[in-house]
Amino acid sequence: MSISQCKSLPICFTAIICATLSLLIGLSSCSEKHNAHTQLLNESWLLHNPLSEETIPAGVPGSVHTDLLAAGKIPDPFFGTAENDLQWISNQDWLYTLTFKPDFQPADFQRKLLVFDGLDTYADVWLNDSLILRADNMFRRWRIDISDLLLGNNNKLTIRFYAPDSINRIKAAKLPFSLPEERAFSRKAPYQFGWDWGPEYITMGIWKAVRLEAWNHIRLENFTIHQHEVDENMAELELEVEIESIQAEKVDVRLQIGDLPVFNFAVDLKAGKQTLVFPLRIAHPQRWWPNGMGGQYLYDLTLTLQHNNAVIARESRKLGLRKIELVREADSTGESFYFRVNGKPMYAKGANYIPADHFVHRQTSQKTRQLLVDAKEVHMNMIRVWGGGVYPDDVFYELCDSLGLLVWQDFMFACTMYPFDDKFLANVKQEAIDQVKRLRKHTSLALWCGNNEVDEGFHNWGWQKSLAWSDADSAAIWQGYLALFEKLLPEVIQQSDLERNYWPSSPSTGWGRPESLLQGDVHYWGVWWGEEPFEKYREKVGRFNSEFGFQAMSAMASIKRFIPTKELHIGSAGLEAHQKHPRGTKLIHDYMQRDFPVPNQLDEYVYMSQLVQAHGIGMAIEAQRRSRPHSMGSLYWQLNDTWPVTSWSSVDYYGAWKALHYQLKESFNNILLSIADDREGFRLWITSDSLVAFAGELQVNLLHPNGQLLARHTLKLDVAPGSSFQVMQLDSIISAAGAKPESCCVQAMMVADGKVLANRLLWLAVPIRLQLLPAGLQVSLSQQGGETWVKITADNIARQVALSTEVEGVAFGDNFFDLLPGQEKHILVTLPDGVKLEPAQLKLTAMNDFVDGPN
Ligand code: BMA
Repeated sequence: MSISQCKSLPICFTAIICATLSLLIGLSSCSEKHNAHTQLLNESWLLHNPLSEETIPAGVPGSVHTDLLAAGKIPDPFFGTAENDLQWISNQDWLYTLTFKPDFQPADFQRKLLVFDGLDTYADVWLNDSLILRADNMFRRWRIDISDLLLGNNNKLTIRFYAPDSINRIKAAKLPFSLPEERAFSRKAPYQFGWDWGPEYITMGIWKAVRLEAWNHIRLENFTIHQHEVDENMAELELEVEIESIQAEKVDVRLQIGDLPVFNFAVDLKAGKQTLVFPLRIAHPQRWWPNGMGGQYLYDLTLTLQHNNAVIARESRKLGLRKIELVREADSTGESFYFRVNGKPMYAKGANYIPADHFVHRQTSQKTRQLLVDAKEVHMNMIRVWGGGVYPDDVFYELCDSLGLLVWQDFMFACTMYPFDDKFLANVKQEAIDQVKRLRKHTSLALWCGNNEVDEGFHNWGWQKSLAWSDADSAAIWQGYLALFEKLLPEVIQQSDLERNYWPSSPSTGWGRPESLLQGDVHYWGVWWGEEPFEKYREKVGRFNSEFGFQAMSAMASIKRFIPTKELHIGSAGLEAHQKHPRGTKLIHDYMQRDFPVPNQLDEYVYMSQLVQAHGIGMAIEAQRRSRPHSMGSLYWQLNDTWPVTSWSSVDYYGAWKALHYQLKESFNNILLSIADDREGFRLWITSDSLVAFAGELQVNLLHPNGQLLARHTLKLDVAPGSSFQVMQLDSIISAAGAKPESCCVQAMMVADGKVLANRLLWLAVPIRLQLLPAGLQVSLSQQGGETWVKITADNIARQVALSTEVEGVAFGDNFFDLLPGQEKHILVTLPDGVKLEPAQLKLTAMNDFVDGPN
């Protein structure tokens, strides 16, 4: 059967015929013959410093910086002020060499390829003294046919890496105008050139695996399943397979999806590369849902190519069936911007993700897993992969698939204008094809976005003036923008990914413009960059809030790992070297001063800085969620760090949760109880992201700082799916009880069908104005069935209790919580192997320690 016949036949019929045929000829008993062979070439590399003539072992995947570190040639680039002294590394060229012997007979294979999954970035590659590659893009995979060059023994690979900055400078000098950043000339991770949360370490090296691939006859290049339509009755799919064949051949393509009958297609291949397409239908599919909306059912897929009854390629992976749409429709406040999954509107809750290690090859799967589990644990359902980093590895997306985290995927362009000559565009086009074909197979991938803040920068950051562009320069640069982000990238998506939407730039409009709150997505930076008070978050609610954020310091235990002991004080040189925003230290201080006590001990200052962040970002998220369906997304800036630093992250470089991350358990809870506080007074709201309606009882207790009940109100509520509404005005209740907003708190609890859906303490005054009594905290430790537990009790209401210890590697199951008198808080403690904890090694801090009690 030819491919075109296969396309035109009704698929059920095709599949049945083929499945029957396969049974008749007994394909399942085929012997598996190895037609292809792969040899990893990651070991035994050497790094030569051409200046010093020194040679050291080189890690692959790796980088020059980490090789020098491993060889003891440089101090830890993350410790103290080391960054200042290590800039020389990026300013010179470096040479990698490897001598290898293939573990097969070259003559046994018709084709031999050398594959680099990633070279960082400008690299000339020689095999046995022949120049075989001039690489110039960190994000591309390079496959070089070395069939005529490979020897049976003593092959010599040499790679010379060129200092990116000098190449950028040469390229920049050739343009008649300046671009905002010279890094724009390199297809290389933007953040490495220094960011407002990261150091400047411009890496070089072989940052991904190197392989020899040898094959005969036929090679499977890539396969994917496009999901055209998925509902509860039917999944209309399309299998796309890319195959390379040395000559015309007959091949069987078999696809096993879960325990469904095997789809089997007999195909006539022609010589060369070809793409085959087969429609598939699955009746009554079991569907995949984002976290919080349902389960993450993943089918096991296996694609097999058979030739002359022998298996020549087999690849397995997982696939979730779902429909994801980006809905942009005119409505009463402008134009909607939300994701609809399986027909249900989804309020996107999540964060922006950056590489989890500056030296990104060091990021382990374990670290990626932990971060994404941390995201799921606080009810996230979406992660935005920010365009100034790298395209993450497959493990990242596999985890998002299994955890139910949709991915908003930026292409790697950020915060500058880019060149637009033919060579640059052709390079980017190949990068985009490589990445789209690698990532499109993932269930969680929801959206492709062209860039981060390039459109916003061009229209709002004054480059025309600061870079003295003429009108003609400006027009040409904008045309270049359009060629790249409005033509080239969407065309690649259109050709290679038939199911995802493309969004040219995040945000679509700068935050200073009123339309940014009416349509598209917005990065609202009026708070922090604009120095506006946190309360502005309540007004400045966009349709989809894809960035907003506030910095906090890393956990004290983390700080001790990267700052020398003598510098453990506020404002030390070491600490300042780990604050990359030009106004960062001052902004944290200013915002703290507005609403919080300002301690002068470093550990207390760290505690307070984290509470400031949690307060502000909590306020933003809750206001955004209350406004649904106007707003349908809250992705705060930023989930994680590339190195130890004071930044907007909610989880620090070492994995410690800041106060914000704990608070997200409530702010992102599917059922949110929150307080709207403005000129109209204090109003209690309920917001539900639930897909089903429920009826329940809301209990509201007004409490004195000593825990005494001042007033109680209960209310029957019917809550519609995906709704948000005001349930009660609190001002009259407070005054009737003779209380004041600063000397009481509201305990709100929603119960339905005997289940507590939300239960939280809500506060009506900022911490500096709060009147709290001494917390009277008591702590004890116990062992239960091999586990260590901490029990904490309080004499009065304790606000924002933080548990900490000097003992390294200890993790607490909960932290930064409020506690009522009479309540027992039990916290699971995870200890490193062999470590024991004594009660005296535990420290408790609470806001009560910093504010006065009621008059
Ligand atoms: C956002 C990001 C980053 C930056 C952050 C904080 O806009 O896209 O460029 O780190 O702001 O300034």
